[in-house]
Amino acid sequence: MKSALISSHPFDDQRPGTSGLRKRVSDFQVPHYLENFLQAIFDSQPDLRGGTLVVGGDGRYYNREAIQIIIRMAAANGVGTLIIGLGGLLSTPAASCLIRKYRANGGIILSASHNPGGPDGDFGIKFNTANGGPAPEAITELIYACTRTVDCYRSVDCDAIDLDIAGEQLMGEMRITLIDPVTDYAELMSELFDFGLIRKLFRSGDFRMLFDAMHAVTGPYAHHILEEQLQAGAGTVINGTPKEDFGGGHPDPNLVHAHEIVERSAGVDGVDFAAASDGDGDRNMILGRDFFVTPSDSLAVMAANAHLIKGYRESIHGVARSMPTSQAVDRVAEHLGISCYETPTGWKFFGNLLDDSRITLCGEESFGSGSDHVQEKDGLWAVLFWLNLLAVRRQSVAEIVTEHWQTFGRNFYTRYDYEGIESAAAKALVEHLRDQLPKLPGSKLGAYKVEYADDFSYTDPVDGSVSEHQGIRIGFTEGSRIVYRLSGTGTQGATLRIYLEAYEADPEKHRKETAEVMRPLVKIATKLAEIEARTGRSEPTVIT
Ligand code: G16
Repeated sequence: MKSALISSHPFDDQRPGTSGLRKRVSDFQVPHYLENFLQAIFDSQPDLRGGTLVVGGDGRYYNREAIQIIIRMAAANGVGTLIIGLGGLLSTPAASCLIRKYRANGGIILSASHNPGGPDGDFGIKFNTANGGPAPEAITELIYACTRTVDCYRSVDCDAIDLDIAGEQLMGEMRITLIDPVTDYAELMSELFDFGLIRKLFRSGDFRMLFDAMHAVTGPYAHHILEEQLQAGAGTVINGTPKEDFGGGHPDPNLVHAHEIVERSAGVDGVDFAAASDGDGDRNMILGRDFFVTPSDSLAVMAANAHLIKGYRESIHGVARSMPTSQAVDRVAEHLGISCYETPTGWKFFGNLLDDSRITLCGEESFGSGSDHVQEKDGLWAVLFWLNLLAVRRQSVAEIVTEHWQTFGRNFYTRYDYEGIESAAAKALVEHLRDQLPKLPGSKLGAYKVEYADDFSYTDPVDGSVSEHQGIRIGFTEGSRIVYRLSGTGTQGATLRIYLEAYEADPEKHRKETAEVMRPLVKIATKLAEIEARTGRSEPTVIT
């Protein structure tokens, strides 16, 4: 089979963001755009020549076309074996599982995560390294550097591969294996969690759950694991068929977009437990009856209860959270006498800590949690962790979380997002905040006294790499915090995020409304950043 060299020209907007290269579908459809980025991956990763590459995506619009392009370019670039999820599907955590299990040299995951899909929606591409995790900054920067000079790419001319037939075939010298996307992942889950005990919980007849797959990639995984293996009952999984446009929905597991399970877990007839995951299956939302578990609390509860779960019974080495995630897990770590790391936003920053066995569990406020079982955050894993916990403790979600607060105190938490603001205005706003940092420590903002104010910089304790400008932190003496940063996953203009956290030790005050507790901090945060004057917005687009 002959490989051809096709002329193109470098694109200057291919620097990967928080999680790979994420753009509008129409951007990826520009001739040579995807091909150039792929060539940059092949050029920067010589191990792929003769090596094994895992490929799959969340099934969104353009997934199948992109996989055919990857197949042709992989063959032309000398890849030895391609492992592809049947139908072109692989959830992000399942891709990580396969890379590790089959000792692949890397993986390409096609997803724009929770962003909407369809011809007018978003698309994305992520490269994961041999440890199964997202490429660290050093590698994404290398790929970016290659994109600046790529002016041709290699491809072979051949018929499209049928992505819906399992088995092996050859394309020239490259072996292509199409495998069931669920089997290996489901096997790993059964090793970590007590499936027998969870089955008993479902059989008891007094426990009902719902899982919203949001017409995204976890549908087949959830049908198999929850309904078939755990016998949760037909109908437990809703919106379980992956669709190219996610059924017109927004596959973001939060209280707004996963509203169906919010409604069906409310009131006396509500289910006991409900959960959802996102486009590529790495995010999760956890609900009890009339009860929302914030992602930050979820991580803290998991850490505090890990000893009750089969796969984590022995011990957990340490925990980590992204900087804007609430400090709830820090309190658990202190109580357990284990290390707690604070990393920049982006799962890739957990990679070295996991590889070096410094941490077992980690999570983020952005609805992500995971462990050392794979090198990605994992939506269904989090759901199974909670199910296992509910099966052991036989208490409601609300009881488990409220008891947790009684022991550790409650970190009230909220996030304000201002989406699609003008990029220059967003940058100027951050500069304005930076300028104020030196004079803030020791000063008073409202009733709060500033303890520290900085632009977060992270030094990786394993390889010493330094990542600067990771968000503005303002910490107050009584434990509250305001954090500002610009999102690295949006595709239009800039998204400013403000993260607010207030600590309350007194159990009498734990049932207060979050909005009420946060009001004074919101006022301080919006004033300090001159939000309205600088962005023209009097209200955020989304409050989580
Ligand atoms: C990605 C990253 C996460 C990050 C999230 C939000 O998640 O993997 O680590 O927390 O984006 O990032 P940002 O605040 O920069 O928009 P996902 O699920 O979108 O791939």
